[in-house]
This record gives sequence, C-alpha cells and structure tokens, in this order.
Amino acid sequence: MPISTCVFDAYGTLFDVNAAARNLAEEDGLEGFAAVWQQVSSHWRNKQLQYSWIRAITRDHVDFWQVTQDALDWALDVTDQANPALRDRLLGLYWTLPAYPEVPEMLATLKAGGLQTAILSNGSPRMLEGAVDSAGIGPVLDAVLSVEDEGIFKPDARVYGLVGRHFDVPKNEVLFVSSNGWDAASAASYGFQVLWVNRAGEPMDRLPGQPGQVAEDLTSVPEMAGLVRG
Ligand code: LAC
Repeated sequence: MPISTCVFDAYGTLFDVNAAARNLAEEDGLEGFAAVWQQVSSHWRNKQLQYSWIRAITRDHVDFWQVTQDALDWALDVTDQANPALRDRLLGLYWTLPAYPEVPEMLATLKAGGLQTAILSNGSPRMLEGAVDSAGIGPVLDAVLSVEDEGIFKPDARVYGLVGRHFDVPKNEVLFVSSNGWDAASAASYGFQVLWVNRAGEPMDRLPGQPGQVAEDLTSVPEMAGLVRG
C-alpha cells in the first residue's frame, strides 16, 4: 500500500532531548553541573518515559509536562544537583528544544511530494506548540496530535488510533517514524508501516512488533515514503 501520511514521534525523533542539559552545561559558572550533565539528561529521559508507562498502566494520567518536571526532580536528586535555579533553566530550555538539523528540509520534501505530515506525541499541546514554533516547522506539518486527546500515554493503542481518526486513512498507508525502539515496535504491532530512527546505534528491542525499516537519521524518510529524492 503506498504511503499517504508520515507521522513522527516528537521527543528524541524530531527534537533533541539532550540539548537542554548539554547547552546549559556550556555556560560559565556551572562546572559542577557540566561534570554530570550527561547523567542528568539520561536519568531525566529514562524517568520521564518510565513515569509515562506506569501512569498509563495504573490509569493515573497527568500531562507530559507534569511527568517531565517529576522526572527532572528525580534526575537532579540522584545526581546531587537539586537546585531551583538549575531546575527552572532546564525546564525553560525543554520548552524550546532544537529540531535535528535534517528535519526542516525532510518535512518540506514530504509536503512538496504531496504527502500528509504530522506529529503524534506524548507531549501536551502547549509543549508541542512551543517546540514546533521554535523550530519553525509549523508550515510543513498538517497536524500536531497529542495524547491529551485520549488522556493516556503511548504505547496505548488508542493513541496510535488518533492518526486514523484525524486523517481518515487506513493504518497501512501511514509511515510512522520514531527514534524510540519501544514506540517503533508498538506502532508496528498496531499496524502502521514503521521506520525506526536508530540514532544511538542500539540493539532492536525484544518486543512483539518489529519496525520494517531502520535508518540512522531522518534524511531517508522521503525515499522510504516512496518519493524519489532529487
Ligand atoms: C513522544 C515521546 C515518546 O514524543 O518521545 O511521544
């Protein structure tokens, strides 16, 4: 089935989640933080995802901004960096995470080729609006879909169902693109065609679904969606 719609995960796929801590670590006077920023960033991301999964299982939903703050508090505690000023700076930077360099041209190519484009993310509508605006990619996106419309996080199937509801397209016309192995696996189980963007060179997750395609970054998305690059 030809692809009509390309749907992207947001955090880690379009937007660089490590940029907040990495950029702050470069500032003068934050040498203590600079020594541990990678641990902070990694704990922050891992706890953010764990909390989202646990809250989905226990049906104890709060939005992704709350989960992001809770995860950062844990990450700062475990690395002995708990400090309100640092917390505020990191949260502020999370609001305007940069897109990976290949993102704007890749999305523009998809649009020029007549494909529909969207984000499908755990992020709250306001978080996603902030990231999309600061990256300047709003004009090349047809929709920004948030799990808040279902009140549960990925990988609950109802979240993937938002795509069909919004675009009225069958699952197998959708190319779903995620850098999160668990998200790629779950989207494949749901019935989307899936590209896993394995930026970190990780092994494939041992989960029931398997992405049909794997790439190192997003530059090959137009080809994988059936467009000839030129
Ligand atoms: C998202 C998280 C999973 O954007 O990265 O949905």
